Amino acid sequence: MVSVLPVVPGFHPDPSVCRVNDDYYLVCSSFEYFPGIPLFHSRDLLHWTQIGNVLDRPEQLRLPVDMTSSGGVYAPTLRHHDGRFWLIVTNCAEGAGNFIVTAADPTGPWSAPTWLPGIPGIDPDLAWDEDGTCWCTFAGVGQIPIDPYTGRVLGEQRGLWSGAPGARAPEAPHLYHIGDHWYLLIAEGGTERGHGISIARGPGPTGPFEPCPDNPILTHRGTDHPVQNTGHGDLVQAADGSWWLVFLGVRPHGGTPGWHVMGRETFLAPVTWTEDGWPTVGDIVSPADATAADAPFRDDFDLPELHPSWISVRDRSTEHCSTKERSGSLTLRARGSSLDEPDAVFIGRRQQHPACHASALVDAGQGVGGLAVRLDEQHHYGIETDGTQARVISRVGSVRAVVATLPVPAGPTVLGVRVSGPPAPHDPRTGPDVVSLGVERPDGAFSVLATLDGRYLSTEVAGGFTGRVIGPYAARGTVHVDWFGYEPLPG
Ligand code: 6LW
Repeated sequence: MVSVLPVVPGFHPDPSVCRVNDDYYLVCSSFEYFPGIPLFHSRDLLHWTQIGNVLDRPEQLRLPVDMTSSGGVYAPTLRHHDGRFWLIVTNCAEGAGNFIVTAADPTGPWSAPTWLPGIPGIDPDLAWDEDGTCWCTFAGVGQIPIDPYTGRVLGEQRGLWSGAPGARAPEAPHLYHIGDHWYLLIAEGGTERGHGISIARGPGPTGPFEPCPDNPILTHRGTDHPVQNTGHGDLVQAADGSWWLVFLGVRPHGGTPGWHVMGRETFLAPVTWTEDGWPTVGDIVSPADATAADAPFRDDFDLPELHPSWISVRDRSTEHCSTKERSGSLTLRARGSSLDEPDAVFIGRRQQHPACHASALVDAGQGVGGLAVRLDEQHHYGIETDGTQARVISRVGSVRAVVATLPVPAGPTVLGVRVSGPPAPHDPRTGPDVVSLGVERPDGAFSVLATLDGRYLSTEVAGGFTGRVIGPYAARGTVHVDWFGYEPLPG
């Protein structure tokens, strides 16, 4: 069977997309990670390259240390209007809320936030009508006209439409003026196996909205499709007039009930219109050839700025994470706490393939540090070294254990993490994958210290909205990482 693949693999949920001439831009949620909101560019909707992060300065994004994992930055909407890029989003952290940032050029700089204290809840959308009124629509589904330059609300809040009667979590609204109608696209059913997308339309941006007779227009609930939880999407029209939907989905593996480990990923499907003017969503289309995400990634940390795909937990200060301290190395300085703590000094990249190998050359002569697969503070596996001994640490829920140790020669050590398919795929209790942690010997062989069940680093076990992130960390003192590599493996 041909694989059904995401267009943006790894934890990249809640996609929002816009087109400017022949260029498409796409953004996703980023939760507790900094910088926030990865930004991608494409010419064909199938092949995306990350060109930056929208929220890359502390004045735009503060994620306090007491903020929970899977809090933070939820569900942006990206639009191009009046010669500018507009992005509206929620920072769910205490004391934050909804805000808008804008940019003339998508590669930035993006402005400081314009806060929207009058807009409640999550999943804000922006749409402008012909009179220039800007309508902010949000989960629930409600709507308020706003001045997007000042953040002032310009009218009363009104309820628009809540999707199917009794369906939970009507959210992720996007409003579009297409032909003679205003269409209101929403997600409903919750972001788990019941997820779906429905649509309604009305004569104007405020409705009244009449539901599509074929709702939900997208759902994989109750099917054996390899991509599940499909929902939360955004429509875009290509330059050739064709229509497309980007949306989130997950790839569960293993026995029952199935576990997904890479979070919610971004998929693409074509959209056609019925004679009555309702959209029909076609089958998922996958890139037929390798995409930028499939190329092996290697960072020698030779550049002063880090590649935009690197993300840190809650903040990134040069005091704790820098490529300028030792030339050609990433220097990580612990804050006196481990990966279990919310202020962990960890920097990683999303796991983007069901099977992969990551490694890093770690010099722990002045501290303790390693390489981890992180789901959140309570769910991660790591291999670390203090310069004399390598050890594998497993943290699952409230249980933390050193599961294996190995003496290592003095000096830098290559630490490795390999994710591969489950050992007994026919047992209904089989997990989604296994994670092997070890050290690379001087002859290049990977010497495994422990192989652990991958289900404990899945969303079905850990909860929340994110997926696995793999990268180096400092547990004590200062560690230098000479290089980091990640490559997809077959299978
Ligand atoms: C997001 C909501 C959702 O705000 O999950 O799948 C929430 N949809 O729309 C977090 O990503």
